[in-house]
Amino acid sequence: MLIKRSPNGIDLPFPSEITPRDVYESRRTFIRQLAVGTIAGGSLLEMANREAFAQGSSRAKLPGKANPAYIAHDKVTAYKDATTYNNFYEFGTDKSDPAENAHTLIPRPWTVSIEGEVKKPMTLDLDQLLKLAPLEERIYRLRCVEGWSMVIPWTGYSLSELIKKAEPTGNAKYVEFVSLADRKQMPGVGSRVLNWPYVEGLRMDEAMHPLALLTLGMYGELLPNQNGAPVRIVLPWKYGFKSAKSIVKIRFVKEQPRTAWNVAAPSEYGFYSNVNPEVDHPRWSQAAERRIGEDGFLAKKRKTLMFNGYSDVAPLYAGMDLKRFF
Ligand SMILES: Nc1nc2c(c(=O)[nH]1)N[C@H]1C(S)=C(S)[C@@H](COP(=O)(O)O)O[C@H]1N2
Ligand SMILES: [Mo]
Repeated sequence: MLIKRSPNGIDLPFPSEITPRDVYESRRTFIRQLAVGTIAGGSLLEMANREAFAQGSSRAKLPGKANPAYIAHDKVTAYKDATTYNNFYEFGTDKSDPAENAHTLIPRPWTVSIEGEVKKPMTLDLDQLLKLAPLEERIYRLRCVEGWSMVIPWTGYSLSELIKKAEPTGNAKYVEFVSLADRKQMPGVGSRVLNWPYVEGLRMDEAMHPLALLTLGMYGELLPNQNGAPVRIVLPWKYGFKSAKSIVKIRFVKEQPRTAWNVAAPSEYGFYSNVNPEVDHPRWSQAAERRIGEDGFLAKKRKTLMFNGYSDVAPLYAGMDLKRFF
C-alpha cells in the first residue's frame, strides 16, 4: 500500500517481494486442532491466561468448532509465514515490522465499546466477547490489495451475532471499526503514513453478512499481537486492509465512514474494496496474486477470483457499478 518513493518520485517495487523460504506445513497438527471443537463453560480467557502465563508465553489455545460452510480447501498457510509477514502500520511499514515490534501491545485487559445508533450501547471486555457466541473455526483466504494472499484458520463468530445484541436503530446505515492508536504501545503511530486511528467500515448489510467474522484467534490460539490481538474483523471477500486489527470501538453511524486508506488515497482505495480482478489498482493489475509460501523458484501466480471466490456476497452488490464503487 505504501509504495516507497525514490527521491525523483518514481515508484520503486514493493519491499514485499521477499517471502520467508523456510516454510513448513503443519496440516496434520491443524486437523487435530479442528477435532478439538469448542470449550464449554467457564471463563475461556481465564483458562487461556492460566495456560499461557504458566508457560511464560502469550500463546494460548483458542479452538473453535469447525464450520463446514466456511472451509477453504486451499492449503493452509504456514503459521510462521502468517505471523511474520504482516501489514500493521501501527508497528511499522515493513512486512517484518509487526512481528518484531508488536510485543509492546498489551492485549489484556481490553475493552471494545459498541456505540452510536444502537438501542443497547455497551462496553465488552475480552471475556464477554469470547462468550458472546459459540466460537467457530473458519478457514478463509485473505487477499491483500498489494497482490499476495494467505489461507488462515481463524477463530471467531459472525459479526452479526454482536450486532444483533446491540440492536441498531433504523438510522444505522454503516458500521465503523476503530483500531487502537496508542503511541506508547504502537511505535508506528508516531509516523504520518496514515491518519490515526486506523478506521475501517462496512455498509450495514455487509456487516450482517454471515461471512463477516469477528475474530479472536487463529491457528487454534488467541490472536498474536501482529495479527491484531485481541480482536479484529476478517472480511474475506474484500482486500485485506478492510479487516481492521486490534479494535477498540465499533460505531453504528448514518453516513459512510471516512476510512483510513480511503482518506489517504481516495483514487486508489475505495470504500468498498471488494476483491475484483477486473478493476485494477491505478498503479498495478489485480488479475493475479502470489500465495504466500508458494512463491519462490517456480513463482507461479494464481488468478484472483471475483470477491476472492466468495460469490455468496454477490447479492449485496446487485445493481451496483463495481467499477465506480471500487
Ligand atoms: N489497524 C490496522 N489494521 C490492519 C492493517 C493496519 O495497518 N492497521 N493492515 C491491513 C492490511 S493492509 C492487511 S493485508 C491485513 C493483514 O492481516 P494479517 O497481517 O493478519 O495477515 O490487516 C489489515 N488490518
Ligand atoms: Mo493489505
